[in-house]
Amino acid sequence: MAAMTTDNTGTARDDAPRTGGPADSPFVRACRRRPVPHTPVWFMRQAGRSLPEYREIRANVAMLESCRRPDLVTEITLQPVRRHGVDAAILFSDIVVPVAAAGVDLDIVPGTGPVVAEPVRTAADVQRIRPIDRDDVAYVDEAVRMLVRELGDTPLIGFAGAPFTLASYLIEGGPSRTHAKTKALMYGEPELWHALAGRLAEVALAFLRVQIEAGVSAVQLFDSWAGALSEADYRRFVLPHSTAVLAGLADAGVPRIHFGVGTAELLGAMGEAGAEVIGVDWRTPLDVATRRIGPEHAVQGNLDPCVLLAPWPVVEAEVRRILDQGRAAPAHVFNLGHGVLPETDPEVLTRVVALVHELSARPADQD
Ligand code: 1CP
Repeated sequence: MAAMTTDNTGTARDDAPRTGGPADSPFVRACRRRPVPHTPVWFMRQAGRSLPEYREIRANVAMLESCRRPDLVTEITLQPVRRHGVDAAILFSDIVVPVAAAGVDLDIVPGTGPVVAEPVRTAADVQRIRPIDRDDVAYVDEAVRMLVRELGDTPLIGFAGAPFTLASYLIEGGPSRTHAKTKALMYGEPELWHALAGRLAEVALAFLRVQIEAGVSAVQLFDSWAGALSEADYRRFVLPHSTAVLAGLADAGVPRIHFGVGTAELLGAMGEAGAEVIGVDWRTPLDVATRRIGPEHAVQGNLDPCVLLAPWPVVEAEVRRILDQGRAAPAHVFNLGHGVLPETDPEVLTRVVALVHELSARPADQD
């Protein structure tokens, strides 16, 4: 007989038989708006950043090189799972890894981020960004396969950078506060913009397909800097390209998460791009976000990463508030509103995982 359980709104309903494995994990079930035994939790940028064991392993290895070594990728991806007991692992890589594989000369500079040797400015520059396939990122395929074996029932999240965020690094040549050159190209040479964003959508889609074929249980499309745009410009210049990536995975059988920072005005539009789950930053309470996104989507978020630097009672109060507001959504994956800050005490992350699990546990007789 099918089990009875409660969904995130507290409504009892029939549940499909539990099949086990990562596809039946609380994280994947929440992404699919299915009943869960507790609210799942993971942290963006949990791999690396604040962990001493990460700093040790990376001591003499450059960032891009570490992304190309399946043994290191596997170890770094597993570190936060072992330490914090999070409900999902995220592949250790970077959004520029597939762009480098597509032939763009770039490096990830410590303390700065991605730096592109010859920023993209012309149609010829766009042409030089080659389509990629599995062989161009064989190290990612290999790392995912190793990780899926090691992780057992814990799901692995694959990811890619969305066209706007990737284009910003390529056009600016590195991190930017205003994205001024990116916007100048977008407004001044819309055809060139669409050619570049279209090419980057193909690269992102191919990169995600490699990860899905190798066994990831979900994917996240990071459009970290999309919040720099008005809704009208987002719809005109970005949404078609992000939709191409997400729609290209409609038949892939894994949930898709779509995330950006400062996207309060874009949440409705982002929800139209095709993902099951919308990531929300700390600026928009989850109940408000849910009204903007609609009932067809789970939400992910949205603790301000800076709160983790405050005394524990403050952290606890914020976790409680976010869980309460998340109950307005059809399903909630607990996360930060953006990535873990390097100065975060890892012990606090571990305590947050335990607290989320404890506060959200559904009574066992209903599971
Ligand atoms: O989440 C994880 O733990 C997996 C590892 C991961 C992910 C998901 C890394 C490792 N990078 C990313 C994605 C990524 N990279 C994003 C989207 C997520 C986000 O918004 O945080 C972005 C915008 C980047 C670009 C990037 N790479 C930056 C930001 C620069 C800027 O514009 O402010 C930086 C600093 C990097 C380098 C990087 N990527 C990852 C690590 C551990 C590092 C630091 C490496 C080093 O300095 O040696």
